[in-house]
Amino acid sequence: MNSEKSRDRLVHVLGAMLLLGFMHGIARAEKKSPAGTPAKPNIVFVFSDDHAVGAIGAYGSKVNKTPNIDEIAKQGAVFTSSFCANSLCGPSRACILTGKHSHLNGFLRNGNRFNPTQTTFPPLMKKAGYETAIIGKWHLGTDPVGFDYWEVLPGQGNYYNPALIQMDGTKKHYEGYCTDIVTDLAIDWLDKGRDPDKPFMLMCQHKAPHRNWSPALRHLDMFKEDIPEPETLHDDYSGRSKLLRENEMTIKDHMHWQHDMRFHGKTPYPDHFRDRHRDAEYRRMTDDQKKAWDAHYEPENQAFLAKMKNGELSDTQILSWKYQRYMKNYLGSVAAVDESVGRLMDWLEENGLTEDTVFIYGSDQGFYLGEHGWYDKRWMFEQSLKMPFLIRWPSVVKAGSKPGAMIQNIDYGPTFLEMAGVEVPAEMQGRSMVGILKEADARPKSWRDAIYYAYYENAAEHEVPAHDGVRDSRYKLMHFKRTREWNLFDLEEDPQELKSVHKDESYAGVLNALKKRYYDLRELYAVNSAIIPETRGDEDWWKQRVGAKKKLGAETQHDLVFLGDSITQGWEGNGKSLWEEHFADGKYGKSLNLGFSGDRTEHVIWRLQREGFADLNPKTVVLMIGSNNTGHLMQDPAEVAAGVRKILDLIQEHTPSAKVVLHGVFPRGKTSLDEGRLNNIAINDIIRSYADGEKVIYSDIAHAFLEEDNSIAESVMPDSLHLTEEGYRRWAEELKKVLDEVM
Ligand code: SGN
Ligand code: CA
Repeated sequence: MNSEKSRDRLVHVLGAMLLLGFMHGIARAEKKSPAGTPAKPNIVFVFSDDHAVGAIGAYGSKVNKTPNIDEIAKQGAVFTSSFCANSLCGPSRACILTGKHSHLNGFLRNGNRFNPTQTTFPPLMKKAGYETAIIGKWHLGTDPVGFDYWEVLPGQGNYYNPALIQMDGTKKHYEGYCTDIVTDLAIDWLDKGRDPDKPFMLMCQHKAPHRNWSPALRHLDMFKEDIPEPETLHDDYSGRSKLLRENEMTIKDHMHWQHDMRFHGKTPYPDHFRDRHRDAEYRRMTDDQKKAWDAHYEPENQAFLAKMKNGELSDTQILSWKYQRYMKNYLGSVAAVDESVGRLMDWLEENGLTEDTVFIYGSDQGFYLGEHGWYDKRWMFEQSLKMPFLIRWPSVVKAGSKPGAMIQNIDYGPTFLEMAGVEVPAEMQGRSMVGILKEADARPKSWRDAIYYAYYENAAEHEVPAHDGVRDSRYKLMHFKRTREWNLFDLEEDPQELKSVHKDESYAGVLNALKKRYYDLRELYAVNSAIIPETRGDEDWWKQRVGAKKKLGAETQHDLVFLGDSITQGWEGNGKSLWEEHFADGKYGKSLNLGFSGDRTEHVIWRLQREGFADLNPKTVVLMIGSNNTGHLMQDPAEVAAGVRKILDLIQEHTPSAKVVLHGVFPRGKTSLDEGRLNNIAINDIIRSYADGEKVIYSDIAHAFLEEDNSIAESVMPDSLHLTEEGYRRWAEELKKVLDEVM
């Protein structure tokens, strides 16, 4: 470049800078909202995976240091009551994008696919003039929508030499450590990838410190001293739901030899180490990387093996060894995340953008760092329910503040939108935290005083049962669906959550109040369990029955399919001879019994959607379901009816030619005043309207089971619910009349 040109350029640049600065000044003066919020700040949202508050200095970590993340707290705020709505990766991310709880955004479990057509905050930010980007972990199945730029890890992604999916669908392979690469890409985008005239929203999302907790090679040796053990490392799971004992996430019994513990080959100690997950990350490494890895792990491994061989280690010592191995890896992978935060903050500083940028650090949920003997998350206990949330917003948030407001991940989207000056769509269930941020330390007026939590991924890795609950500032009430148990914790008296007091008389009042809060919140958030697909795959007999029925369905084409609960299943019991006589294989073709004892509408929905039973292609379906919804959970009849509606829709969607004989839910209970009976009548009052005279034929045969005085004879239903052979005879008679018309 000759000097003249360069001088011209300099003048030009200086002029532009002056003009920009001037305009910026005007813009600031003009665009400040009446309440003093600067218009359209940039947002950098650094988000990691599985980072527990217990491993963050600003939250009082006893196990590590996070100087850069702590800096956000010093210059801004750390939220002390920040919670997740569903403690799992995909679900948490879907809550953030949509501002809605899982049951409404549809992403209930990992492995679901995010519906990209629903309302999310990024496209709205884009429309409001923001330049948007997401780089790193995504884990939602479908492609990101609403981002000017995205580059995401496939699925869980890898730690070493990872590949990232590009916007054109191809994969690009990088050499190096994932956290560093994602940070490099984020900084590249800040430097060169965005339109510098627009405010920006950057989401930098790390894989770390997710399992298998792999640190950058430079951090392998960072922990020389032992990490202190948590008090509850040896929890025996007494005093709480018996389902706690079913977990498969203990450090003691569920660590894998290669994947988690860094040994090579097969474990010589299968009682102490599992063998299933292989060392996938090691295999991805270059020879040099492998050398560094082995140089770190092998001497310790050999020392451990020698002691094991000599029988020098007690069970407790073995557990302690595993805990150290786990924690040093976990905390080692946190170290690079902390550095990433530092690098991004430095970039803002170097580019003069600190003042105008909201800087946030968070993670998709918490994690167990040995508490309750666990790793992983999912449970509504504190360590995995809590989400870190730290925010710096120099012109708004008072430095060093610690807001105690109960926030949840459904609040993030509305918050970003308000920051961007966009009206929060009414359908979002979360609330903008901007008001809290302005008041920082003050107790926010009219903010929520309890949160609702729901975990759905039962019958999956780690065997954590589906449960939901409510937490206020002092108590936590959990409900386990399978066993229909309540657990109540007094977090002030029992912060470690070691004893449920739901049976303690002195807590009767608290229990009632919390139950009311629970039902009220479910109503507020429109939680209708009857329409939320739910598996019972964690019950062996149910899983086996699904398998056996699938097999039958695949082997034989069935013309008639019976769909329901124990009353339908009973065609294989008390109704067996009548089944053989009328339905098994005769006038109406071949029939398949898909009655599952104890099923509610949500289980039938799961079976149809997820187990392939909606694709059996029968001529006719006989459907009778709902009695357990009212019986088990005393569910509102309108909610149950919605469950029935969803089942009908699924059948019609998958088998448009099929006709459905929809039975009114059979009467139950001794007298006409029985609550379950009345609920079933109320369901029927709604579902009868689902008959369309063509595909759905409604058939209420209550009269066949009732005496003159509306009681139910023991000869028909001895327990006022299940049918005797006589009961099945009556059902068969009535049903045949309908089928003769229909088929
Ligand atoms: C993987 C892990 C699990 C973890 C889930 C969900 N197993 O399946 O330990 O619970 O992810 O985590 S691993 O063998 O692949 O390491 S989440 O954060 O994505 O929800
Ligand atoms: Ca996670």
